[in-house]
Amino acid sequence: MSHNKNLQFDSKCVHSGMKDYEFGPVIPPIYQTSTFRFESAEHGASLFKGEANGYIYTRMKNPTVEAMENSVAELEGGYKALGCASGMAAISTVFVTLLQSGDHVVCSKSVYGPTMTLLHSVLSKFNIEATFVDSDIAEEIERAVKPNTKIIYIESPANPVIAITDLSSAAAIAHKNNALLVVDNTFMSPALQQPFKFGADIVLHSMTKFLNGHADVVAGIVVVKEEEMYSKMRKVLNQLGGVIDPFNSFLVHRGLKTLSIRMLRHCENAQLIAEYLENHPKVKWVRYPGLKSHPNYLVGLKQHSGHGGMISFELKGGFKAGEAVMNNVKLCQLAVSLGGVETLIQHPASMTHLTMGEEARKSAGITEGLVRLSVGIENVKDIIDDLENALKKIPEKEMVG
Ligand code: LCS
Repeated sequence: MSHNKNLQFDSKCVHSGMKDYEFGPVIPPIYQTSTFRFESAEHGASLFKGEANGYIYTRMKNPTVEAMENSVAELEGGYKALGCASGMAAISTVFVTLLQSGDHVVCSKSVYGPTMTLLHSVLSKFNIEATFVDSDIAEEIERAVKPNTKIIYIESPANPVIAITDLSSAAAIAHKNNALLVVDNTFMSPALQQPFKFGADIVLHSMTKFLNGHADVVAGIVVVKEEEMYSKMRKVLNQLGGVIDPFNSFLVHRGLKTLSIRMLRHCENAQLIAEYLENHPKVKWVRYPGLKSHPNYLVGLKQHSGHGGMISFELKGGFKAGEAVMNNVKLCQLAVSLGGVETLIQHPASMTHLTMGEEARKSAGITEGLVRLSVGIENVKDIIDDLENALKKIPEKEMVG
């Protein structure tokens, strides 16, 4: 029951990854098994040799996982995908597959904290070097490239400062220098941005966020464009072992069915909230791709079809004022992570981006007063009322600057 590949994106969300299963279910069954019985000794041997098609062991391949992987690969416009135990497992699998001792990576200064820490503190032990740049300025990427650069690594929009990198320019620089462009598309999802269209070589996600969308799974995925890269990366993932399990794959696949309509609502709500915050007397600045005040607003219009659900802002009273807001919201929940149906608020400098260190945060524009909002799909009036009440609780003495 494989569907027509020419379906529109929202129809693909509903149908992709599905095939015929015994008894005709309309949803892929959960093959919650660690291993698969062989028909005979010869059959087992031929599966291991790759001569027969089938399943051996769930770390290697599992039908429920495969269904979800095929769905994400199709939604991103890629060839195949590799489901991972977390976004960080996806990122580390990409780095370990593509890099060797003596290689160099150019990475955005603003990325999820542990991504930077992985390069800084873990991969550096294996003589892999990284340079962190303001990737929203293409010349900065170009200046950082060295003869041994193998990867240009971009998040756009970036966590948490919502910096937008011109993906086509980054791809051109990568390819001119025999490097690969790897894009973490977590903040947008393929519903809003498909980095392969702009020249990316590898697209990855923390599926913990918008792809699953319901804050009940930790998972990641790597999407690749061709067989050679797929089989190389599959072998490494199989050895490293950071694979997703069947039940989480099932949940993510279920989440994907509503990706398109969820993203529409995230965008609609976030646009109104960003405009509300930008006009609020207690707010110093707001970063949202849908605001004309965003320095790369026009680049964003070129590469994404909606502006997403992530907003960063700073209050005039800095961290103390932000603390008052975080402690007084009721509907918005004070929690890290993002991309779920519920609105979350958090403080990157003391939470998600703590491990980067003060200097790296300063250089990436992650100010001590920056507050990040993951806008959910509740009625926008309720979210704005909640923020309004919390903003009223900022003590007058904090309203300086
Ligand atoms: N990439 C991005 C852009 C992320 O935001 C995260 C997690 C990851 C990768 C890692 O994914 P994980 O291993 O957690 O599935 N971001 C988080 C955040 O901003 N708050 O909590 C987690």
